[in-house]
Formats: sequence, C-alpha cells, structure tokens
Amino acid sequence: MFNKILIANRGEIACRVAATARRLGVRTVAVYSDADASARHVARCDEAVRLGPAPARDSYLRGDLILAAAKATGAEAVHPGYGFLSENELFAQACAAAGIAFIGPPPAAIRAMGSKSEAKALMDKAGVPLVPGYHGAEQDAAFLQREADRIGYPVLIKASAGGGGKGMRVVSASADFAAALASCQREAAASFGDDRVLVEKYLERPRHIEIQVFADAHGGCVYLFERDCSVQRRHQKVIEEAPAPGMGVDRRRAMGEAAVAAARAVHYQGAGTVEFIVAPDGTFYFMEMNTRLQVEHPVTEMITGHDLVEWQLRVACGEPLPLPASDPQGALRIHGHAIEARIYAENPDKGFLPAIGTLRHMALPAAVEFRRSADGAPLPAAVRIDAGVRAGDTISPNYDPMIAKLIVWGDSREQALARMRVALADTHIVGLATNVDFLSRLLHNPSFSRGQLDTGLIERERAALFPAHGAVPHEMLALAVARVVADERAAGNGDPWQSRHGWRLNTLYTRTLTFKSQSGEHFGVHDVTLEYGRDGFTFEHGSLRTALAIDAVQGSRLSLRLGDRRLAADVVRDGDDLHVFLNGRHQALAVVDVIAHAGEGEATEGRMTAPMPGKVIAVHVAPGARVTQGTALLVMEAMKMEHSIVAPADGVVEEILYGVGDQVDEGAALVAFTVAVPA
Ligand code: MV4
Repeated sequence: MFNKILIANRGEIACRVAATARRLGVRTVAVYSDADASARHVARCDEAVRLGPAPARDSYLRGDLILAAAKATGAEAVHPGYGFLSENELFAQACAAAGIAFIGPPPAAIRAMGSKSEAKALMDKAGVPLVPGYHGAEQDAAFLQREADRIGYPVLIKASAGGGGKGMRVVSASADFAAALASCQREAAASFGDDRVLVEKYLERPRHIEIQVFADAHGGCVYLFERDCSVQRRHQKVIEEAPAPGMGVDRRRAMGEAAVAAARAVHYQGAGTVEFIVAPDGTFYFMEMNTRLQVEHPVTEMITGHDLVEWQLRVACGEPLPLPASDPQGALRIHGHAIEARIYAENPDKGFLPAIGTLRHMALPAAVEFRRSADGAPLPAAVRIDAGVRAGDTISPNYDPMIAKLIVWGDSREQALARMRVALADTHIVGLATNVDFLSRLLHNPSFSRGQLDTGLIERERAALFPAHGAVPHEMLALAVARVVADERAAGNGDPWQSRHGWRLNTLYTRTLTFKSQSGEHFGVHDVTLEYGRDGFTFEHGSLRTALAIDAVQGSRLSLRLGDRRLAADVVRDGDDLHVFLNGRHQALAVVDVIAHAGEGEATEGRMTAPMPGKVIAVHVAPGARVTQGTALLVMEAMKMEHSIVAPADGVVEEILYGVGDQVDEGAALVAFTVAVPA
C-alpha cells in the first residue's frame, strides 16, 4: 500500500478520498488554490501545497504544478477524483513518466473512451449492444439521409465530439433530415471544431442506468451492479439510486456482463462506469464509459458495503481485487437500497443559476449509526454526508457549486425514501440559495416515489416541482414572529416598561410586524398583528386569528403552539432575514419593522417625530432626563395599536412637545432630544 498520496482535487471528493486514505494509514497531500487556502479538504490532509490563483486553469488543471507538488512531497501516487484532470490522458501519461502512480485507468483506456465513435466501434466489436444507427466515417449528406430512412423515424443526430446533450437533434420525418443534419454539423463545427455526426434511432422517455465496474491489473474484473441516474436536469444528475427500481435479476446480469465486456475491450483497470440508455421496455444500449470514480459512487458503496476508494488505492499499487479469487463476482451482493441527493448552491427560482455567497448557517443531518443486514454483512451508516464545505465557508464561482451529497440507505426503497425526506428536512442552509427545497419536492413527487423514472421526469412534473410562489403559510409567519419576540426578550427587553414596544400592564398592547418574502422576481408583503396578552399572544394574519404561545427556545430551535397546533422548527436569523425551516420546507422572510427604524434618520438632529398619525397615551420621561439608546420616551396609539417612541441614541430629553391625550399627525415632532456626544 502507498505511504503517501497526493489528492489532485478539492471539495467533497477530496475530503472523501482523504477519509479512506487516513483509515488505511496512508498519508495525504492536499493541493489548493488561493480560493481554497482554508478549505475543508486542506484541513483533512496531512500536508498541503499551494498551486496558484483561484481559476481552475491556474490551479487544479495545472498538471505540471500537481506533479511538482507530488515530487516535492514524496507522494507515490496521485488521486485525480472526478472532473479536472481525472479523464485527461496526457496527465495520466505524465504521471507514469514521472514514476508516480495515477490512481485510475491506463492512458490508452482514457483515450479509447474519450471519442464517442471510437468507443462505439470498440463496443460493437465486443458485442455490447448499441442503439441501432450509423456511427461510421461516411459523412456524405445523401448517404446519412439513406441511413436515417433505413433506421426509421424519429432519429437522433449527434455530434461525435459532443457530450452532455450538446449537439443533438431529434428528426421526426425524412423531409426534415437534410436541414437538421446541416444545422447539427454547423453547430458541431462551431462548438467542438469537429463536424462529424452519428445517426441513431431516437429512444423516447429513456432511462439512464449505469453499471459500476472495477478491474485490477491481473485480469480481475467485476460489476458492482447498477445505479439509476435518470433524474437529471439539463444533463446534470440530481438524484441517483441503487439498485435501479424495477430492475430484474436477468437484466441486471446481462447489463453487468455487457459492462465487464466493455471494460475488458479496453484493458481497463480501476473504477469505471459504463452508462446505458434504457428504453421503456428495458432494452439497453451502450451510451458511454466514464473512466473515473463518479460523484454518485456512494450509493454503490452503501448497497454493497465496499469502499471503492480503498479498492482504487489497492488496485493502483498492484493488489488484486479484494474479493475471493475463485468467484469474485459471486462474492458481491446487493443489500437494501440507497439514494443520493446532490445539494447545490443554485437557485431553482432563477433557472438554477449557481448561487455564490457565504454559508452563514449550515445544519446537516447527523450521520446515523451502522446497521447490519439480514445476512450479517456490515453495512454503512443509514445516513451519510459527503460535504466539501462547512459553515462559514464561501462558495466560489470558480468551481462546481456543490455543497454536499446526502446519501441514505434503507432496507427497501420506501425506507430509503423516508430517510431522505427526513434528511432533507434536517438540511438547513442559510447565506445563499440552494436546491434543497426542490429536492424535497422531488422526493415527495408521486411519480418519483413510485419509481416511475425516466430522463424527462423533472420536465414532465414541472408544475409540481416549481410551484408558483403564493402566500406564505400562517405557521411560517408565526414562527418568524416568535423568533423576533424571542430575540427581543433575549436582548434584555424583558422589562415591559423598557420594551421598545411599550408593554402596558393595564391595557392590551398590539403591534404589527411586517415581513417581506421574495422568490425569484416575486415579492410578498405580509402583515402580522400580535396582541400581547397576560399568558401569551394572539396572532392575527389574514383570516387567521388564534392564540400563539412560545413553549421553548433553544438556539435556532423554536417550539410554539398556534391555536391547537404544535410547531417546532429551526428559525435562523441572518441580519434582517429570517429563515424558517419547517417540515422540509424553507421560507425566507425579511423583517420590515417600521417602528424599529423610527427616528433612525433623526438621531443626529435629536428630533423625534411620529411615524404615523395617532394619540399620545403615555409619557415616560420628564424634560432634562438623561437616557440611554432604546429607552421608551412616550407611547402613542395608532391604527388600534400602541407604539413606543424610543431614544434613538444616548442623550438628554430637552422637551416633550405633547402631553397624554394629544392627537399628533404623521411626522409631528414629539420630543426635542440632544444626542450625547461620545466622550
Ligand atoms: C439519446 C437519447 C435518446 N435516444 N440517444 C443525452 C446526452 C448523452 N448522455 C446521451 N443522451 C441521450 N441520448 C438516443 N438514441 C436521449 C438522451 C438524453 C439523456 C440520456 C441520458 C440521461 C439524460 C438524458 C437527457 C436528455 C436526453
């Protein structure tokens, strides 16, 4: 086993590789850019080497600097993670040339799988099923037209150099083919510098099912079953799970054996994923092979109980697969069901634009202890969090905006679904937009819950997954009000006479709190009335008027009773913003409290004016009194509510311009006040 490896990546995958290396007693070297100097992955490694400025091209893509760091620290191997240089054949070659092990496949395998058409030709030869179509070198338009007519419509034209859905055209009728071909060739030339295309039978509502394969340097090669990654949005995976819902034993074996055949066809070594596109009737076709460990590898680890990074390290230093040589495949079993949700800093209300900002608050579900399956095999925790950042970190625009992966395991898909719903409900992130609410809605979506998955699910369920933002539910506002009141109490405003809102022992005191909600371009303003009663409050919002009592406040956790309902939620304050996390839903509310800002702009002049028309009902201080900021000076009644006028700063009350019972107009000067000049 290696003594020391360099992890040429960042974020959650770097932390994850470091965790396994540490467990195996392998020392780790982190590399980092200036944006990551205090990042979690640096803290998780034994040593760290600065690469350069934040942009990936100046840091994590600089293979020369990474190799120099490996040599300088004596690392015997480099783990590339995924993305960055993980499928860069030249970097893999440079590692070998430098005598440093590249923890991944041979460069030739990377090359072979890097070209769509070369990969398909290899698969065809290996007997791996391909979508009916033409993948050859002939690009004459008339020839391709005849091929399309032979295949039968609808057909799909794909740029050979394309990927991730770019440069694809669906053609439904022969008459449309020529124009679509020309357009696809033009786009391919412009986007990839290569106008070659292939033509395939178009599969309607396909699923994306991929097989994890693992090969060692001694001819051993196994499949670790499948992952269903059909739930995607613009070719970005959102939810992945293993095993695939509805997968039969025979089809699993057929796909697994086809994937092993694909790996053997390119003399594969290490962790690889063979992606298949699957028609609704279950027929599967090779799509592409990824020559790296994938983001979603944890769901495979959860159902098999194996650590794929440990296998990568062992295979890279020449060990055989850690399985019985007599029947390695037979030693692998599926236990239960695992689901992964990718938590991204992105804003679903704004087309999933990446969100940047600082994680002011990040509460993630606790990992749940180990389980043992029916046959006693050790299984991973039922809830696993792979996070690359922690509270206080800033999500940089330079890299993929992933915050963490939530991975859950259950005895069944239903149990895994239930655990993921709870895990998402316990994921509270404040400071930037995330996709957590969207993921929660997805996990509750009936089609998804029934396992009716295909690559068009999100688009088809759009109305349910992206609800128009309507009113803010009463309970969200009640929790927001409770947070405001709890914070005021905590700030020492317990004394009713000193309360900024003029508590009156002998009369009912009511106040208005105004909140603003924003979602995308939509704004909402929500007025809540709170009556202070002897043993609690009366809460009024819209048509609801009911008792509200705060039962407990522990940090961000609030529990209260609203009418006959009991509510418990995290309500996190971020400046003037309140973030309510209740039962898997997150509501952001900005506190707009008129009185709190009354007189703010007048502190320097020392004049205090009425924020609205009303009547003076109490005067607390006499002229000449020396007061501190926030002291209640007088109380006026307006709009059936009482409002305290408080000292805007430390100072002296020169004159009270009105007496009890006087009517005052909005803006009327009430108090002549001299701000104390700091000593
Ligand atoms: C297809 C297809 C339907 N028919 N090929 C999208 C990008 C690349 N992974 C291949 N893709 C597709 N190829 C045929 N003949 C539909 C897709 C496709 C898709 C495939 C897998 C996962 C998500 C997808 C989303 C849109 C389209």
